[in-house]
Amino acid sequence: MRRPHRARPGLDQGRRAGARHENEIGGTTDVAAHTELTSRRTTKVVDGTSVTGWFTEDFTWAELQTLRARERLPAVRPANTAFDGPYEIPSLQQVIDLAKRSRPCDGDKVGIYPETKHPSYFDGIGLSREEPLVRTLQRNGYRDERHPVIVQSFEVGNLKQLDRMTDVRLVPPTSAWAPIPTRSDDPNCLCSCAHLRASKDRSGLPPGIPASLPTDRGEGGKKR
Ligand SMILES: [Ca+2]
Repeated sequence: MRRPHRARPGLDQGRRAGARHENEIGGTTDVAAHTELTSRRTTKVVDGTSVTGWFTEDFTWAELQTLRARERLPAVRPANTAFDGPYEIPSLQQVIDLAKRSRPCDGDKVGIYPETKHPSYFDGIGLSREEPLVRTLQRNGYRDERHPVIVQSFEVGNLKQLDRMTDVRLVPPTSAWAPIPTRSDDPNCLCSCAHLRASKDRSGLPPGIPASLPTDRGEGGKKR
């Protein structure tokens, strides 16, 4: 069973990385029930899409810690709603700590699979994501492909920048290679690259994508 905590870093104003599916947290937390935070509800354009809700970048980490996690897709994963309520939003560091002290039945290491969400959008509001992410990974000993971490991103520019900063495995999500609806006209977004959507052939990668970006070194997760 997948718990509602998913290791996808968002950033609060203090630039701490937290694990939530999107920076809009109306669907993944109980923020709507917090009347003291009602005034934070707003509408923003994120990667070309108008989104109404509550956004991590408008909260301090302390405020985010007053919220409790909820299953984002209860109709799809109804069993997960059993975990709605008791859990705080974990920081990326807490996710790493959990992975490091966990062992599956085969005794192997437990890895982490963070996805950077909307990195260009966050650059635009002065909250660049690559630096704190790489700092956190390095601080925890995740330095190259030998270590159990895969970072995924829908944005080519984000993957290219990360490739210059770290040797850990980097992948676009597999759904970026499938014919999915275009969400953005941004050429930086893999979703908008028709040739990428049409083929899994890596030769279709746009010019400038590092050869070390491995669609074959990690299996990108399906977007949901
Ligand atoms: Ca950046």
